[in-house]
Amino acid sequence: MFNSVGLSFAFIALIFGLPARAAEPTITPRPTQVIERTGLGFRINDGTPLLVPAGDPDVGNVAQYLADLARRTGGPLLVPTTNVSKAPAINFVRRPGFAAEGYAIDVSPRAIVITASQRAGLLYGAVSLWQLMTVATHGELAPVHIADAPRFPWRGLMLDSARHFQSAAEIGRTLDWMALHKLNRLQWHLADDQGWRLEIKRYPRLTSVGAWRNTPPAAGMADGRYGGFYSQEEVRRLVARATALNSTIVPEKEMPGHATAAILAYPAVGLTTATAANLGDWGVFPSIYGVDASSLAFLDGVLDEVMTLFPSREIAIGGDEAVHDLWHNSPLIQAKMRSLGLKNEVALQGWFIGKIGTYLNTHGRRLVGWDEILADKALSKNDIVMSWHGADGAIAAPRAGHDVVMATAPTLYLDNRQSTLSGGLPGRGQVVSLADIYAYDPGDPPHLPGTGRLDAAASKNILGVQGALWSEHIDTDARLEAMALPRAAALAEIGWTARQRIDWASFVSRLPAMMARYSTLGLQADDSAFAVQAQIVPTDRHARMALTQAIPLGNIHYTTDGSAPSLVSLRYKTPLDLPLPARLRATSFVGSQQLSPNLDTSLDAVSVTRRTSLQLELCSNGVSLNLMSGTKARQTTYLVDIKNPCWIYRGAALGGVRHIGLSVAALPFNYQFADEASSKPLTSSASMTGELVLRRGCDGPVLATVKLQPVLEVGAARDYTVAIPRQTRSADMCFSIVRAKNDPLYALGWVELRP
Ligand code: TNX
Repeated sequence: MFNSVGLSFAFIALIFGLPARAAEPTITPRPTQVIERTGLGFRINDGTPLLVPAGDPDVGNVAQYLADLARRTGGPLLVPTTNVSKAPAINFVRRPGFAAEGYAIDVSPRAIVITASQRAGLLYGAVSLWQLMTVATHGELAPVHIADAPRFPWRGLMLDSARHFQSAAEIGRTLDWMALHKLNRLQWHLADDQGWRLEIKRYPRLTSVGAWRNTPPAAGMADGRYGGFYSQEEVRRLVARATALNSTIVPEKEMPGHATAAILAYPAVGLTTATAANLGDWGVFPSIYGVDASSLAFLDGVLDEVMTLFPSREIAIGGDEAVHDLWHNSPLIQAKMRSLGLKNEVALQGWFIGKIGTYLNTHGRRLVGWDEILADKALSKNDIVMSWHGADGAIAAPRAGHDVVMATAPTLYLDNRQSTLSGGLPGRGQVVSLADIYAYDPGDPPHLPGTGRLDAAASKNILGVQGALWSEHIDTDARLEAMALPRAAALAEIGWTARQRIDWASFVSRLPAMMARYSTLGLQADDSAFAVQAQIVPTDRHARMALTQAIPLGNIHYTTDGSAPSLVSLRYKTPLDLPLPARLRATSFVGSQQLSPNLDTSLDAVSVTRRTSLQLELCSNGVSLNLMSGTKARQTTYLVDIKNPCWIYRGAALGGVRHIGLSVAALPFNYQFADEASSKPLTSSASMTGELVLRRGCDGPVLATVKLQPVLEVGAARDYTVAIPRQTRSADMCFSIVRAKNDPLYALGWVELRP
């Protein structure tokens, strides 16, 4: 799954230097303008001076940043200095006239000159130069003029530290790699139902109580207390680090909904029917802040400390998925609503958001809220809308005249899985690939038929784009990096690069260098886009195998004798026809560098018919998740629509098949569905453990019914073999699970066709 090899700087140069440079400067996001020059380039050596103007400490610390970055990644030793000498040098020059965050780089035999008006531009010039250095052979940079500036001012990432807690060190690393992608906003989701993560001195129970949950095993984590929070001291250090990296941390506190942890810590400030035992659940909780003076004073008190800690002009307050039932059923709140002359709870939420917005405005800040805040027509024009509701939201918000950041779900939701590969990371079930993100245009977002495109006036309201890393399924720092990278590279490019320079083939050609940089930086990027996959069609005692990659890059080499594939192994060109049993091992190489993990598959007449849940089709897309479960040693992912556990095996070769082998796992069912009672069974059957019903076609005849057996522990799987009547033709097979209760959730692991 992960790249484990730490490539040295020189190693990268060896692998990627020549081909990359021949094509275009290997800088991601792609610069706005590149003019390649002829003749000699510049050679960067140990000791090459970084010449900075005297008396400009801002430029001095950018030069120091470049020197540190180069040293940390195995590059040359660069020395910041203010002393002009005859030696060829890298010059940092400030000059008026550049766009915000824009810069130029000029490489010629005697000098490299980075020019910008602002510190931000010089910093991004340094980042681009560092990227060029990582692909340079022997430190040689080709002569070139690069002029670059961002398309959008807001190039963001939202990180959810509430559902799972990341170490402060990981937040720092995230800021670091964001800067290397020229991403400049970290919307830091610091509170949600499942946890409160920011120390607030005035309300200590927010963290002493609200930062912890006694995770039931049902939450898919180890037993015992789970949680953590960021101290104000840690936050100050992270804010300073962000500022140095031209990034703004936009803190986010959810209100009025998604507030269970805070309400359990201070019950007087809100309403909830959830208990501490629910804090390991995912989904939408029945919890909401109150609207009385003391609840609002509490929130103002929280915001006071938030504003002291975070200099960000924008402060995010959530506003999404608030469940209004508890407001509706509270006589006190209804009385308040009437006294305010408001006709319903949506209007009351508008009033509530308005109060919070005004409080922020009087302190010189701007409110950022998810696009539900649009429902209130009185929303202040000063507020920024974070648009997540797909094609609807993307069009509605800018048309309503608000400044908008595009965070469209599912395309920009990096908690979605990135490929169909088994063994991948858990997450939401939709595939959001690099190509999907790259195809998204934040300035002209996809729209529903009949809605029409945005006109120029509405497009002007688009501040930029943001990826969302919701962390229900991202429970470790390594998984966080793998969900973010390399997709953040595509996000960065659609946010930074002028539309006419957006070019998928060019982006792909620059990806190997990006992957090598991640590796050098010790970041655990996901390599599934390059992994070799086998599409297997069984024929008589043979298997026909087509080898593919999501992104065809480099060459695939394979063996069938069990040995490890290398550059001298056979090169894959056309589908293979292998007699069974067979073992196939395959890998892709770019130049001499192995870019993907080994595919190693052993096949016989039965195993060629095996399909894991990820290779089956879901019957529906209610809430489809890719859930990980199993023992510590062996984790398996299960693709399942938790609202309708049902899978389709398309075109199953049923001729001669008399039995179906299958595996069913019991997974924790830990979901809240807002106003629906979560305990209500989603499917119905006579038995508590339930049955798996196997049909030919989802509406066709029942071929078999498997009575499911209880498992000894949640997470475990049980295998079954079931007889089916003789079939003559291939057909779609449909597997659906019906139960009388939801917990645990039974999910199909794999199916196999047997004689
Ligand atoms: C919806 S997107 C949410 C989050 C979840 C996310 C993914 C949004 C504004 N709200 O609370 O984490 O779906 O499951």
